[in-house]
Amino acid sequence: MNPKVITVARDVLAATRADAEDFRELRSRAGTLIVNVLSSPGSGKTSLLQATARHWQGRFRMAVLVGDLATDRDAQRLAPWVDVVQMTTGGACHLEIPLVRKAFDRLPLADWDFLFIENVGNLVCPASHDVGEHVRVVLLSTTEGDDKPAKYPKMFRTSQALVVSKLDLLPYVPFSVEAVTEDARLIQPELAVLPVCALDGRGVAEWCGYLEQTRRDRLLQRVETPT
Ligand SMILES: Nc1nc2c(ncn2[C@@H]2O[C@H](COP(=O)(O)OP(=O)(O)OP(=O)(O)O)[C@@H](O)[C@H]2O)c(=O)[nH]1
Ligand SMILES: [Mg+2]
Repeated sequence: MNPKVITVARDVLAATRADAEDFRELRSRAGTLIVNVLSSPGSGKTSLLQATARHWQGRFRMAVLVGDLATDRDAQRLAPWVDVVQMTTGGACHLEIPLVRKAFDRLPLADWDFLFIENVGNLVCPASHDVGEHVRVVLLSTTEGDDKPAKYPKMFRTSQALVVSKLDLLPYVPFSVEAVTEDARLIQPELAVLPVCALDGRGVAEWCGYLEQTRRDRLLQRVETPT
């Protein structure tokens, strides 16, 4: 008997990708740059967003959607500075676009200048999920070791910027900003590298400048270009 082989090829992730693309496009039209912020637990994502809000001090309309396995602690830290919605994943190690869209709908405005998505602390799973961002930023703190880009290549390959956080601890730990830059750019040659200390504010102006320039390049030129 000759068995008949029928190949059923269906891209089960196509609908999710289309959803993320739709969200990105809608927010692009509103002039909102979406920044997906990723790192291991405790690298300083929430601290960087607090420092960002302090630096801009109301110059831009900024909101944060923050993801965690449990608790709304990060949202409570950010609430004095910005509009924020906590997304609790109930155990999932990354965010996905349906949860992000639901959280976005709970914000009081639709047309932000910057929308930050603080992902669940994890250097692996979030790299595989498009949540509608324009820019993906990975944080690596000086206490984590400068060997991480080669060990977690997907996270660095899919990011546009690397924030080296906790710069103030450099004198106490074996970590080289030059070495990590070289290692990361072997994986992603176009990666912008931004050393920052969220506690004393070093590098925060450069980080904010990078985001402002990226928003102009990605969104505003498009809006201002006559058709
Ligand atoms: N020394 C130093 N500590 C920092 C800096 N930025 C953050 N921290 C500390 O690092 C710890 C973790 O910071 P968070 O901002 O909560 O880190 P996170 O990445 O948001 O953490 P999760 O959301 O739990 O993944 C806190 O105790 C911060 O005070 C920094 O620039 N220097
Ligand atoms: Mg946090």
